[in-house]
Amino acid sequence: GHKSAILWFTGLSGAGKSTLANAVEYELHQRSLASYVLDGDNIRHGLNRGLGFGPDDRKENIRRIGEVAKLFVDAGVITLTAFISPYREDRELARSLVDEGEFIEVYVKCPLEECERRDVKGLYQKARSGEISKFTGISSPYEEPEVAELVIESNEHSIEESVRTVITYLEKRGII
Ligand code: GGZ
Repeated sequence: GHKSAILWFTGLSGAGKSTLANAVEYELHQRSLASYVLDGDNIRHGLNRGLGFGPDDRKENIRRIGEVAKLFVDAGVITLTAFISPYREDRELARSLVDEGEFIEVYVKCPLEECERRDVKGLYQKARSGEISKFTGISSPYEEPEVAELVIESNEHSIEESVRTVITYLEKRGII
């Protein structure tokens, strides 16, 4: 058996949150552990369709994700969330919804210059040109975690190394 928990990945667009969350989920699945990834694909296109990127909408986005993650934890699922979640206050709200020790904040840290250099979806370029407004890191703030349980420097480590770091932490904490 295992305890359930929320692995809350936070970081800039393009830092590698979804990639890492999905790679960790794959490893948990290999171990026959119940786990699920909440990310933009299944939340912003569904439950939170209609929410934009102004401060109030981001806050509401994160609030709902926190509540949904709490329900998954109640159901016994190790829940991985991959959202920028740029505001410290909103992450702390999500943290407050579950028992202490059930919320593991994972800061996927990557320099803005590197995220912008990769620009996988061309969004940074659009943000620079003004085609997209309120873009995190360019024209909207990102508040770095002060209390993250884990900091993964995604530009310094392979995915495999980063997965290992997260899994080792979960083992050490007795979650898996
Ligand atoms: C930030 C934006 C924006 C703006 C669209 N700012 O790289 P992506 O494409 O796939 O990840 C980004 C995603 C961010 O959604 P989140 O729900 O994670 O954000 S938050 O937690 O702040 O609510 C990016 C895309 O949506 N995107 N416009 N203006 N990211």
